Amino acid sequence: MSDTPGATVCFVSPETAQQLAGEPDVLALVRFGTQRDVGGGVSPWLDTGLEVLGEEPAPVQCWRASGPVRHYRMGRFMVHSGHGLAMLACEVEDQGDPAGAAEAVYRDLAQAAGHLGCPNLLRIWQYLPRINEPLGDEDRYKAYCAGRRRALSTLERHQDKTLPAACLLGDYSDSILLYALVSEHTGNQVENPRQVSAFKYPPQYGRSSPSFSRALALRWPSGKRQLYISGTASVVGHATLHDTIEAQTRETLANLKALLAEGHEQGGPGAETLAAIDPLKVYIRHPEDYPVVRRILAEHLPGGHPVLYMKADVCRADLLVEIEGVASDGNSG
Ligand code: 3EB
Repeated sequence: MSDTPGATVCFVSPETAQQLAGEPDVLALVRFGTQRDVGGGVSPWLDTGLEVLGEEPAPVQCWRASGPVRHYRMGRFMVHSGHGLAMLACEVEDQGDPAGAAEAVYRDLAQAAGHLGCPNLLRIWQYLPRINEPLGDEDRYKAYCAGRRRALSTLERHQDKTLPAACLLGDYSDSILLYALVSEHTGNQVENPRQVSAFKYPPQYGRSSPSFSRALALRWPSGKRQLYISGTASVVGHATLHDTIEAQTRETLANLKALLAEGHEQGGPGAETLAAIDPLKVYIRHPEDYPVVRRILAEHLPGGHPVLYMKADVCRADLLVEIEGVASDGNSG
């Protein structure tokens, strides 16, 4: 694994993660179900603070580079840097308007990534407390979108044809968490033929449309292909579809399948079944919906396929579930 240039990612048990923490090529160990903590820039640990649903202990998401990784602090970011790629993590105090916070953190992120020689934003994970809470005549999510757009609109490298894949969910922590995979390599933006591109959403979803791509297809120098899949929900066209968790989950899976097929067209991995997405992360608004979502996913995945279920609020109040993950060549799909 360690001689494959590019990033690799998988779920491991907490015990295995403890052992991996000392390995030189481990970029990040992303943990769920513990208190939010991006660490001090001295180790690969990154605690998201997200609440886990289902069996504990939750798996740890292990990201590896293809060579030795350095962990250090640079300005507001904890940097995990190795061989043409880096993971940057930052906890932002959640005070006042999320628009200002988003604008500043995106500006700083683009600058830090450029400084590292990894100017391409591949994938961004974001967790915003009280995401659906009203703010002015909009809500906190829409404010965050406005700040993000303000920052990216001034950066030539990050216009609407070169947006990172992303997810943005809500929880009840005291801070905003953002972490990002950046690289010297660039990918191809992938849009979902079943959906209006988020960056072209009409103004009813916010005065500034959300700046993310549906997925990013990447071919590393080794030839290994990956598809970084953004948070995907029951959105068709630009509308939320269905009231029930069952129907929303099935629609979300249809969106994921369409994205895998489109991703393949754009240079992503060959596999087009859901089993190609490994690891798979599922965010559920109402914990009581967990058994239903789990049952539906089990119909579509081989037994034992790694899936992590978490409790989180989706950015639109009518969305009940969101799914994200990474598809790679060589996965069972
Ligand atoms: C959607 O399709 C669902 O604003 O960064 C998914 C992934 C969603 C990322 C974001 C929002 C974002 O519009 C919501």
